[in-house]
Amino acid sequence: MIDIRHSTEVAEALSAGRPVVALESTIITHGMPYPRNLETARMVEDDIRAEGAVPATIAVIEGRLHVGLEPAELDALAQAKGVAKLSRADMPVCLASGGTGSTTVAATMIGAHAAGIEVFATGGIGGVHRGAEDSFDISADLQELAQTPVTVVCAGAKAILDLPKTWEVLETLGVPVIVRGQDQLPAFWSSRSEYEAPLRLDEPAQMARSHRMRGALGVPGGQLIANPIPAADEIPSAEITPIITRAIGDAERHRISGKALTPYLLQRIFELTEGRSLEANIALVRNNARLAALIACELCALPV
Ligand code: PSU
Ligand code: MN
Repeated sequence: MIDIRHSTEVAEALSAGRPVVALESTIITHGMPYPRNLETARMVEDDIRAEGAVPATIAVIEGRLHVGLEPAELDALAQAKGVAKLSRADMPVCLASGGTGSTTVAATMIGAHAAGIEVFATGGIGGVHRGAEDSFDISADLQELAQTPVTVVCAGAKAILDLPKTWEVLETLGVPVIVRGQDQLPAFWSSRSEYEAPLRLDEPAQMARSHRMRGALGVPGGQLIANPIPAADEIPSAEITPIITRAIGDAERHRISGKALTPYLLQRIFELTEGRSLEANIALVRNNARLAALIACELCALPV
């Protein structure tokens, strides 16, 4: 059995059967600059508590799987340099070798499931990168959704990706993509896109029930909830699209690829929007955390 280090509040909540929401840590170490990353991580945790659930930020620290970080641990991770970005392939190696790493969507799902947590909030999942027909760069997040029974609340796939190919792969993998409250898929910084919602639910209780139904039917894998960024916080796609195109051109010129690509693009778009993309990113993560907490509370009210 894996030796999980729980934070005090997560240990108490899990043993009492109270609602817990997992949070990833790559967004802290590779997705946002210090100190906004730390401020955001703390706000997101408080948003979850305000809805009556307990936040469990997941990371690997010195070879141990942490489920819930104490304030000092969160503080240290937010400022640490050279932290590994862990996905399904590298997380067990990091644990075995005593390393420290932050968890992507895929690795956070694995950690959450190992700890018995069924709901997880993030910003945007990874997916099929533009130009994947040449690079074959498709995030392991998609495969993980097909295998691990965790409901992941996001604001869509990150708009730096090839969105239609990302939705097609999820369809092929049998991952339900459930949009909350509208008929179009959201596109991370933008609340709407031109793509039709594959599925739609409006109520957290329905999302909790469909999570349970998968388990009852023995269907493996999780579900993806696409929760649109609030309209007041969005960057309309007409504004963000040319900036994304420019950032991708810059990445090609500098030959950025693999694990470094997503962090590079997020940082470059932050510069090109003079910080606006970060404000939108923070707003959407908080919005997702609140919805995830509501789903977790509903799940606790359902029979297992
Ligand atoms: N959501 C955000 N910012 C991020 C990420 C998600 O708002 O930085 C991270 C997640 O950890 C996701 C990862 O799993 O980006 C995708 O990386 P890649 O494209 O290399 O698989
Ligand atoms: Mn990749």
